[in-house]
Amino acid sequence: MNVEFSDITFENRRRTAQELTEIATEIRRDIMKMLVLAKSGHSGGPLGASDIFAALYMGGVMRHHKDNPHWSGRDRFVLSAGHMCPVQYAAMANAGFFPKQELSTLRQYNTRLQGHPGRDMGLPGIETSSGSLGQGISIAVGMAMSDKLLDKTDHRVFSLTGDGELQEGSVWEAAMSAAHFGLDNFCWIIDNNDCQIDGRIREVMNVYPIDKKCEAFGFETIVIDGHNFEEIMGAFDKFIENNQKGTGKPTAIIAKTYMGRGVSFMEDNFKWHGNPPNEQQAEQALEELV
Ligand SMILES: Cc1ncc(C[n+]2csc(CCOP(=O)(O)OP(=O)(O)O)c2C)c(N)n1
Repeated sequence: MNVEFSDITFENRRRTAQELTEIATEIRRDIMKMLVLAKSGHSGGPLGASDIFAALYMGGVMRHHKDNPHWSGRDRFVLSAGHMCPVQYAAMANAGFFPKQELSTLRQYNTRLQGHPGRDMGLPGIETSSGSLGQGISIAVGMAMSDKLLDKTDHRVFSLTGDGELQEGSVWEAAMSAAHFGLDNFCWIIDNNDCQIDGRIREVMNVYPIDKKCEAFGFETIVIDGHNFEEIMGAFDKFIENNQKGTGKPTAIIAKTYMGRGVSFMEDNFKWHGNPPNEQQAEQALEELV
């Protein structure tokens, strides 16, 4: 199969829902191309979170400079659900952090695009290594603590966990700390696709009600349709407003998504948690993602 990556990139600014929809489709196409080339990796979670990543990186939500990714004033993003990194790589490439052609190196030996984010590989925008579920959010809360309490900067820290990841006890220690230390600069995004590696969340280990738990842990809690850009942008706006007002409360955005969103035979099917498409499946996916 002949796979080509376009070299179009998108600046980071406030955008219409239509523009974000088009960017998210490009991210989804890139995910399918990366995975068919790599012949391994996670399809379902990345496709489901593509709308959130389009908003974060190219909708003007996170402050970053693609030409100076180490700019000290940048907002930080930590992908706690490290296995979902194809969506972060695709979003960063579309935002101009590195050449899109490099997406073809996913999971190759010594690549900067490891199968789980590896900070030591030197890819700009990867703030920490992650993939051991439950640890990324703890690191992110630590970053938010040092930004707010020690360095007294105005950085915001965003971290995305899966919903299966909520079964890790350390997630809740991190949440407790974020509220205790009044981290209104911390935004926790929960990708609530109701699927995990081996089944439905409620059947494997029930973590519901997630909203009540987040509220009880002291978060400003916002439940959204994670494929609706008005709701996605509204939730991020609320987080930023709370941070600017200094409410002393962290924000949790529970984004209801569908695993495999955009590819009919993958949608809402946990069997696509950790598999790549084969060539024929990738061709069909790319036909659907237009
Ligand atoms: C500590 C730890 N235990 C187990 C795994 C293996 N693992 C990777 S992803 C995953 C399921 C996570 O489910 P969820 O967070 O809902 O992600 P999704 O299936 O939606 O991509 C598991 C068990 C891991 N990466 N880290």
